[in-house]
Formats: sequence, C-alpha cells, structure tokens
Amino acid sequence: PRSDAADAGKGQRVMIIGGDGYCGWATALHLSQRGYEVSIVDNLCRRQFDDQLGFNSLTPIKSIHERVRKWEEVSGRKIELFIGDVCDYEFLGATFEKFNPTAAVHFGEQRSAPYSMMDRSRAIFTQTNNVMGTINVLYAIKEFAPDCHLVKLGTMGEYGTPNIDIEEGYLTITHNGRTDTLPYPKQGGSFYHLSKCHDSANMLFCTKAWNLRCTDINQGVVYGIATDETMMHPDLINRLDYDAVFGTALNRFCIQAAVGHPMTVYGKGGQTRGFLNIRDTVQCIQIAVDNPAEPGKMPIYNQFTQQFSVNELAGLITEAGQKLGLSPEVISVPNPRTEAEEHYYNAKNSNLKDLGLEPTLLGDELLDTLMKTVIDYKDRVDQRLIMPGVNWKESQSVAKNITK
Ligand code: NAD
Ligand code: USQ
Repeated sequence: PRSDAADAGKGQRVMIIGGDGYCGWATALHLSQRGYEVSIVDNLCRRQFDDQLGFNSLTPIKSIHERVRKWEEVSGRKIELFIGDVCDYEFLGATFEKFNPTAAVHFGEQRSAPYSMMDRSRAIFTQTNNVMGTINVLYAIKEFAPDCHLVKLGTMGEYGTPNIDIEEGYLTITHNGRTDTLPYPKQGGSFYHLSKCHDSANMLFCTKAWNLRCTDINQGVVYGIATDETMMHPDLINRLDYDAVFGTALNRFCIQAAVGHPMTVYGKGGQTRGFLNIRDTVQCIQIAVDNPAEPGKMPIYNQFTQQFSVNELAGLITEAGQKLGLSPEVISVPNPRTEAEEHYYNAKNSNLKDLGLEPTLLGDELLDTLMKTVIDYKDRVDQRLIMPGVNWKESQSVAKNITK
C-alpha cells in the first residue's frame, strides 16, 4: 500500500514512548490514521514541568485521556494508553509483554537544553531519565520482543558545530595509513544534548552485543503546529511551547512576532542548525518504521530538511509578519548559552530522502499558515516567560526556580 493509504501500516504494532509530547502525539495520530496499531507510553512528566515552572502551551491541550477518547470518536481507531515511567522496568516490561510491539519509537526523554542546565539536580535528572530510560527500553526489547525495531530520537546537537562537514552518524577516517569507519565525533553543548550522545553509544553497543534492530535518528529543531490529524478536532490540537526553557527557535520567533515582543536572537545570531516541519517529523518516523534496521547494524539518519542561522530565521519571520500587518522587531539578547555564534555548518541529510522523504520546505505559504494559527491563540501568551533565565555559566548546585 502507498504510505498514506488507510492500511499502510497493516500488521505493524508501534509503541510510541513519549506519545503525549509535541513530536510523539503528532506521530501517534499519523500512524494510527494509516492503519498501524498504536499505543502511547508516557509518564506525563512534560506536563508536570509546566506546572512546576508556571509555563503553559500556547495552544490549549486536552488531557491525554480526553485526546485518545476524541481520536477514537473522530477516526474510529483505538490507541492503547500506558501511563508510566520508562525508568520503571517493571512497568516497561509489563507494557512490552502486553502490547508486543513490532516497533518502538522512543521520544520519551527530557528534551530541553536550558532545563538540563538550570541546576545540578536537573542536569542529573535529565541524564538519569534519558540514559536510564533508553537502557531499560533496550533490555525490554531484548527480553520481551527481540525482533522489535527501536527507532530512537537523538539530536543533530550531538555533533556540535565542527569545522568539517557533518556526516550521517559515521565518518570514514584514514589515520597513519589505516582506514576505518567510526562513529562521528560527538560534542554535545548541554547536559541534555550530551544525554543523547550517551544514548547513542549505549545503543550501538547493545545493537552489536545483542543483535538488536535499532535506528538512531538525529533530529534537527522541529517547528510548526499543524499535522492533518491533530487539526481534525480542537481537542486533538498539539502543544506549542514558547517559554525560554521549552520553546525552540522558530516557533518562539513566530509567537514573539505575533504578540509584539521583539524576537530574541541570542548573541551574534550566526548559530546555524538543521530545521524541519512537524509534518516531516511524522513522515520521517513512518519511513524509519517501514524500513527496519538489520539486526546488529545501527543506521543513523540526520532528520532535518533545511539549515538556517538564527538571524536568517528572524529575517524570514520579519517578512512573513509584515505581510500580515505586524511590525516584528529583532533584539540581540546576551547569549545565555555557551556555543559558537559564527561557525561553519554543513550537515548531510540524504538517508531519509533516499528512502522517500518528500520535504515540506519553509516557504511563504507555510509561514503564513503558522503565523495565523499562532495569532489565533496569542491571548494565551504570558510575555514574562519569553526572556531567557537559564545561563550555562551560572548553573550551580543550588536549585533554581523560575519565577515570573
Ligand atoms: P516533549 O517534551 O514534548 O515530549 C516528550 C514526552 O516524553 C513527554 O510527553 C514526556 O512526558 C515524556 N517522557 C519524558 N520522560 C519520560 C519517561 N521517563 N517515561 C515516560 N515518558 C517520558 O518533547 P518533543 O519535543 O516531542 O521531543 C520528543 C523527542 O524528540 C525527544 O527525545 C527530543 O529530544 C527529540 N527531539 C525534539 C526536537 C524538537 O525540536 N522538539 C528536536 C530534535 C529532537
Ligand atoms: N536561540 C536564539 N533565540 C531563542 C531561542 C534559541 O537565538 O529565543 C538559539 C540558541 O542559542 C541556539 C539555537 O537558537 O543556538 C537553537 O536553540 P533551540 O532552543 O531552538 O534548540 P535546542 O536548544 O538545540 O533544542 C531543540 C530541542 C531539542 C532538540 C534540538 C535539536 O529542544 O530537544 O534536540 O532542538 S538540535 O538543535 O539540532 O540539537
């Protein structure tokens, strides 16, 4: 069947770990709509972080229970829900036994770099949650579903910003006359990004030691809100973060422009990253699920479609905003992070395109739709949450609170 056919996923049982989050929710619905049997595993810690720090999603999101009920009503398809922590092996093992997945897509980690740099305990939480969770998933696959294909979300930030081209996971090096293909050097720029480097090393080891099927996906920064399924009913709407801890560059700039807050370019703004639309996230994950890794080999995909510097993004959103009658402004904020602000960046991204990805590139029309959706919810924005409050150099052992 074609990849968007109603029975494209026939026979596949996909466990979406982190399925209540931004990427996971959109992916769960995308696959469910195409006939994959989907379950969601999530401990809802992302919602708790918002409660603890006084943040909120731009869009009013429903509880996961209401979301899944509404999805069944709208689509006639069931999503099985398992509420629990992947760091709890008893829970995870029982979930694997019950659902018996053919593929597990692992989004379920603490994913904010600023959160991981708030203080010592959040640094430790991030690495414990992420690294331990992934080790548990690897054990659960080995023990309960050895043929299950793990599709694990990593990040482009694992590579840092080296002064050479970024390959897709592996680099062939000739050293003192001998040649080998080795994991590409990793230089994460926060305790969060480093947790993904550690995950990648652990996965490669387990793939080889236990002959598992694992795919490591180094995703760039995701932007956008709409996917066909999440827009089918207001109760299915996805989350969109705009605060300085969980909000990411392009999404934040759109929201800032919509509420008349200057766009917050950190430092010189030459920081360049790979970006992709959330519509492409769901497409890429379907492609990865449909192409299981060979046992014992770990393919790595760089999952992004376009590169932009932060200054380029601010420029694009200024133009899009002006077309809608807004007057977007840009300010340079002292960079709270430790990162290169001017650097070489050229990352490969052909593996997913070779497997059939048709990118949704950032154009006028797309920015226009995104801006309009954001404007619809702009009254929900608390502008006090926009300026950054977490500084890499000031991270310390005393617990930090963000107060508005
Ligand atoms: P998110 O925070 O919106 O979603 C993550 C979900 O995982 C949340 O619902 C959370 O409750 C859940 N979770 C976290 N720890 C868990 C645990 N121990 N047990 C069970 N559930 C747990 O994040 P997102 O933006 O959807 O990102 C999903 C994945 O993709 C992450 O691994 C992230 O690192 C990666 N990624 C995201 C982006 C991006 O721009 N959003 C870019 C590249 C990579
Ligand atoms: N930036 C600004 N202004 C802002 C916000 C960010 O200039 O208001 C800059 C940052 O300094 C950084 C770049 O934009 O140089 C990207 O920052 P970000 O917050 O958009 O993204 P990042 O912290 O890297 O993290 C996000 C997700 C993470 C994912 C990562 C992909 O939160 O889960 O792994 O994007 S990547 O960047 O490719 O590693």
